[in-house]
Amino acid sequence: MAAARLRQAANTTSEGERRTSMSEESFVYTCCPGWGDHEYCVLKTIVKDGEIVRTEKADYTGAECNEGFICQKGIMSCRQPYSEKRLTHPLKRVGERGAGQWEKISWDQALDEIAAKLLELREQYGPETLAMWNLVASVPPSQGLHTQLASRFAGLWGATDPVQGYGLDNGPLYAGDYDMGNVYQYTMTEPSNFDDSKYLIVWGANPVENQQRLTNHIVEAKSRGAKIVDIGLLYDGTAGYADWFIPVKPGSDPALSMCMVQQIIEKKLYKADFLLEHTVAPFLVRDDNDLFMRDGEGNYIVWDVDTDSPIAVTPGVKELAIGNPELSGAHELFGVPCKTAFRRLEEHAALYTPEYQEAITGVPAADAAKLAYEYATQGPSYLVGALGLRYQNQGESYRSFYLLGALTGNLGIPGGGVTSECLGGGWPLIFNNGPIAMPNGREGYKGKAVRQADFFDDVESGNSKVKALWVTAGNPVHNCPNRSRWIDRVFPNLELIVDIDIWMTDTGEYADYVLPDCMPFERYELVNAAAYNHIVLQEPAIEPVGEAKDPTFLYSELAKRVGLGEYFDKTVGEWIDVLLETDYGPVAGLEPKVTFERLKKEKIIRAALPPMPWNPFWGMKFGTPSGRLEFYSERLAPANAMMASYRDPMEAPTQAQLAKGGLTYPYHFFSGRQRFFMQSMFTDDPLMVEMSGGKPTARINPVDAAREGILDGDKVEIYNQRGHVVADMRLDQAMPPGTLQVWFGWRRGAFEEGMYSELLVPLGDRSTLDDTANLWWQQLEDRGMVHAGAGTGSQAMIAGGWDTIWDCACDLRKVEKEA
Ligand SMILES: Nc1nc2c(c(=O)[nH]1)N[C@H]1C(S)=C(S)[C@@H](COP(=O)(O)OP(=O)(O)OC[C@H]3O[C@@H](n4cnc5c(=O)[nH]c(N)nc54)[C@H](O)[C@@H]3O)O[C@H]1N2
Ligand SMILES: Nc1nc2c(c(=O)[nH]1)N[C@H]1C(S)=C(S)[C@@H](COP(=O)(O)OP(=O)(O)OC[C@H]3O[C@@H](n4cnc5c(=O)[nH]c(N)nc54)[C@H](O)[C@@H]3O)O[C@H]1N2
Ligand code: SF4
Ligand SMILES: [Mo]
Repeated sequence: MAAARLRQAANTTSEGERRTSMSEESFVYTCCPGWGDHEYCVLKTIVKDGEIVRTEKADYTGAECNEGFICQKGIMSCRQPYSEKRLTHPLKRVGERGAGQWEKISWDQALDEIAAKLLELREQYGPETLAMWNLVASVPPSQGLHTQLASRFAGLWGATDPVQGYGLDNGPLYAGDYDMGNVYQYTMTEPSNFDDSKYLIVWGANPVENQQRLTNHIVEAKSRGAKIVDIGLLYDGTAGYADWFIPVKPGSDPALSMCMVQQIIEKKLYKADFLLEHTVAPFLVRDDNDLFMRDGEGNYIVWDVDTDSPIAVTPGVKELAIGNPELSGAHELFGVPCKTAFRRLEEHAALYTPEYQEAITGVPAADAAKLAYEYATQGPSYLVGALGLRYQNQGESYRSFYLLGALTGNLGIPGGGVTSECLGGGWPLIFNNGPIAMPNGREGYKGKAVRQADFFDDVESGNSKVKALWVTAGNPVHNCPNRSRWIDRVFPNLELIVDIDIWMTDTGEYADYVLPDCMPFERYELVNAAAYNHIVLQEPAIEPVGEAKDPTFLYSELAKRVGLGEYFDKTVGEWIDVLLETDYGPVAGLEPKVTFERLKKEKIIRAALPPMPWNPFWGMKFGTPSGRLEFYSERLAPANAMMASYRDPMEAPTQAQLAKGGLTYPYHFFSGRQRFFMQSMFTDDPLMVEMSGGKPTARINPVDAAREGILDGDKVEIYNQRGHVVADMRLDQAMPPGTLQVWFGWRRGAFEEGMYSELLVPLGDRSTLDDTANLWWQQLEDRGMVHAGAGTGSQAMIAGGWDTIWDCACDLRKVEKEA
């Protein structure tokens, strides 16, 4: 069997044997199957006798020649195509949903039946009857043809787009939109920008275990003398690597970051010139309605110290006509009392004393003061915020990070910066996605974006027009809380569920049809997402397993059956040529023109390099109404959220509640990432499972365990009002008291009973929507930015809520072993 031979090649071939057989090896480039970790690595996939023998780092050139190292998952991923768990044929459910009884059918039968059902449902309910789940993160390359062709189909059909999953990452997007006027730009980071940092704070992330590309550069910074600070929950790999680990209570972060703001202001450690030049600090704000003061022409007003008089500032024009604007002051203008935005900030931040934050975060007051002092004085400082802050107040956390960067002048300078989402997308190689996803242009795109909370409420009501779910990317039953919601309340109202994947997943188990996709090792793609400034062609290394087919086949054949065939008449090479037809900088500038044929010959082509690592703050040009960084946002005045604040998270028990005692669910539940799994990927590989301890376990701090009378290895049930999970308990000092944890990734089948994703706050739930979420959604709609079409670069994907995957309370009890 191929898998057995593969193991042999990897384990038992001696060096000598391997060297003599080298001449027969060839290679292609492949997007790593672990792509969803946002590291976007390309694997050099070595093939011999029609089989993959190993994967290596890709050969980048020029300034990037030392980039592109791959991790343990990338190296192990060459086992995946040969897994016995691969889907090899289209499957049709024969028993009850979830009963695991399947019939292997032909592609013709599968697509004939699915198309007939879709047409029947459309006849009865209209095109919105079809909902497409297209969480672009994990199918390599995210936003490649797999995504674009699905969007094309959805737009031509008029499908419902339940703007999937992005509530998870909304904090960074919210901060980017309100502070800098761009939803996506500031989530991307070229990590080599960290290299020259002298003080680097990793805040709410665990890159040492989860994001190796970023970690390379954190290591580089440390080796050049930077102090590394980790602010987190668990004593994880990053905490262990850091020079200073500051543990915080779950969901408490904005209290600490705002305390840093308070300290920096109180000790006058801020950079006044920077604030005056780049932010709204000098703009006058009205006391009566919290909006910027304006003159009759709609200009903003700043106060000129030299002439002691007001001066108008044209919206969007950053340069001030005066040399000496006032930073902190109060005046009366047009009969209205007003203050500079900076004075407003001083007053707002005064609440967040070190002692005040200590009561919320648990960080000793002296440590908070020291952190603020060091951050402001030992720079250049980098604040690496990432995705570990998924609580309802995440938007406040990320806004306060940009505020810290602005106060200390650590934006757009070598070694200084703030990053929110830590997507390793560096120099933006942008391809021509639009014409593929939207052949009739944006106006002609018939898909309908629906806010998640509305989508779920609608489908659960039983009166929805949505009767079919097409899961083209993602494993929502597993990954998008809450599992029980899908199974008990959503699926019973659907007449057709189709899942496209490479293995059977927790979602596929409940589908009516499961369709086998090719893995990246088996199909052509244009590698997007800025693979280190190089344009790379993914080519098939091996034949597809069984009957697995690529997205070009899938959508062409489906389209043909529902009357959209004329739109899907291209080969994969022709689609790739459309993608390469871009007029955007680094790709467009290349000579000779990059085409599918040229890429087939050269495999990898370096794009036009900008002179320095790409940095979203270059030029300090902002898309905000003022053209400045708006740490004070008048657009958020209707929700009284002009400046970043601490708000209690939803369920995570607060310090005050814990002190009072008597909570129904006194523990916080956390399910963070595990280094050998990439979400649910790699959980089918026996070796990865073995390295992960063989089976899922739960973890607890020994102090809590002693109080509960739990010993290492005891079987426990962790539960709340939504569900439960049963696992063996491990006592672990890395766990902070008050938190229970089960690693994210394990499938339902790995658990004896229950599943961690039963516990979680439901995805896109109305309960996670607050005034800021509602206001933001409405303002995006007003600006025409809510638009269906995942992966098209439109800004439609924002869910408008704060999905709080870890913000969930629980309790535990010992499960008595049967006699
Ligand atoms: N190996 C592997 N790598 C991955 C993934 C994977 O599944 N496996 N998934 C990828 C994806 S999609 C994502 S989004 C990223 C996520 O990357 P990370 O955000 O790094 O992911 P986590 O490990 O889930 O959480 C990171 C840390 O957040 C801390 N944390 C939790 N709650 C709080 C809090 O309230 N405050 C603070 N300050 N810290 C807190 C915990 O200490 C935890 O170690 O990882 C990517 N990389
Ligand atoms: N409890 C808990 N839940 C979480 C999180 C958490 O930390 N804890 N993290 C959240 C986060 S940050 C994220 S990003 C989401 C991720 O949620 P998902 O994106 O749903 O996560 P994956 O498990 O990676 O699902 C991707 C699916 O794509 C499939 N796939 C992989 N390669 C291919 C391919 O080439 N073709 C096709 N057709 N399919 C492929 C995989 O087998 C998998 O089933 O999960 C969220 N859910
Ligand atoms: S870091 Fe992620 S993308 Fe890169 S090799 Fe590892 S799993 Fe693959
Ligand atoms: Mo994610």
